[in-house]
Amino acid sequence: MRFLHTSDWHLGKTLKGRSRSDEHEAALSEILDLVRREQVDCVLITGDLFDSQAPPPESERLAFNFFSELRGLNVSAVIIGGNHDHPRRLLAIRDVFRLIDIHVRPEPVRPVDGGVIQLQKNGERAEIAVLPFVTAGRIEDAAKLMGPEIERFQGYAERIAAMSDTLTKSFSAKTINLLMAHLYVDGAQTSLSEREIHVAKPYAVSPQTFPSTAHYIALGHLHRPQEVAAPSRAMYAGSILQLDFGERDQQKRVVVIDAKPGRPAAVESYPLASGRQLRDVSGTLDELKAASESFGNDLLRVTIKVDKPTSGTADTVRDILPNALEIRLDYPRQEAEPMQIAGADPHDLFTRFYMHQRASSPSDEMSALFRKLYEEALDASV
Ligand SMILES: [Mn+2]
Repeated sequence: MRFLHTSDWHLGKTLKGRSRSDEHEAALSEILDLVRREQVDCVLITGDLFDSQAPPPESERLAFNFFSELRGLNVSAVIIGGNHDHPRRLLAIRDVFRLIDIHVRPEPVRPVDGGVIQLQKNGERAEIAVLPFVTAGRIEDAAKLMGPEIERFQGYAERIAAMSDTLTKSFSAKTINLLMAHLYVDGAQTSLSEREIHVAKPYAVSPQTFPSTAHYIALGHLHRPQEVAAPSRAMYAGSILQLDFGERDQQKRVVVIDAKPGRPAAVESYPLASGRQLRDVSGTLDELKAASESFGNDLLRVTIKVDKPTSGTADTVRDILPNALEIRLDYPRQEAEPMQIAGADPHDLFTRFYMHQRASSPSDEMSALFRKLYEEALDASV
């Protein structure tokens, strides 16, 4: 059987207010092309389908169109919930999706309740164990629900490990064995674009948590595509677009897995070309103007070198570089001498602070305003 693993779509995510919808649509259609070309039997989506708990209708349209296209190709899919997905929103579509052979699992459940999905194709059987994201606040309940024997385990990582054991018990030499999980594996590389609180303790799970009996472990949550050293082959497919500047330079991809019972799977990455590149550029206004052609379609974070900040610089940059999403000014700031605050004249302190920030002295008007405010504050404090 052949599987395509993709993850962390984050449909609906904007970057500095810029919609990524066109890029998402292109990337999903690129994935559909791969599904056709590589004769994939089942698509594995390891969470964070949507960026927000209440995704815009446009994002839902992209997702639903993708799945109806899959149906047209007679390809099944398994979707697990990520930390960005709303479990009950996924639950709402679960039964309808079931009718088109798309299996949605918003939260961890016992093997008999759908925690292991059995897929039959061409005389082969796959056991797909699923471990959707669960918060630290809900892990105890989730573990209890999974099996009373798990109750003795303490802590997030230990409970996840016990749940993984329970879910993968049916893996055998006669079946194709897959585990899907949305979680943070200790030691894996983050991109600063994941939700920070969910890629730190207590969420770090040891790679030794995973079984040695899997053909492939499909991981979601981290946006950087990477393989994880674990007892079975384990990969973060990564996001399908560079979602934030922390992901610039990352080649996005999907993974195709060819698996047969009783032997190791063939695992191959396919780069995705649809998303626009995110890029850091810096220089003077003239330098950037001269180089603007070479930036192509890239979305830019611009550092502009100026002598001193003047209003309107950002607008000028946007005129030259319409793809500039973030603009920072870089100018020589006066070296801050250690400030002796005690006993110093407040107006003098203000002047030095202003010069440090703006590289010019405050105007007479500004100085007068400071004095006035300072006196008012003194009056108010007596
Ligand atoms: Mn996530």
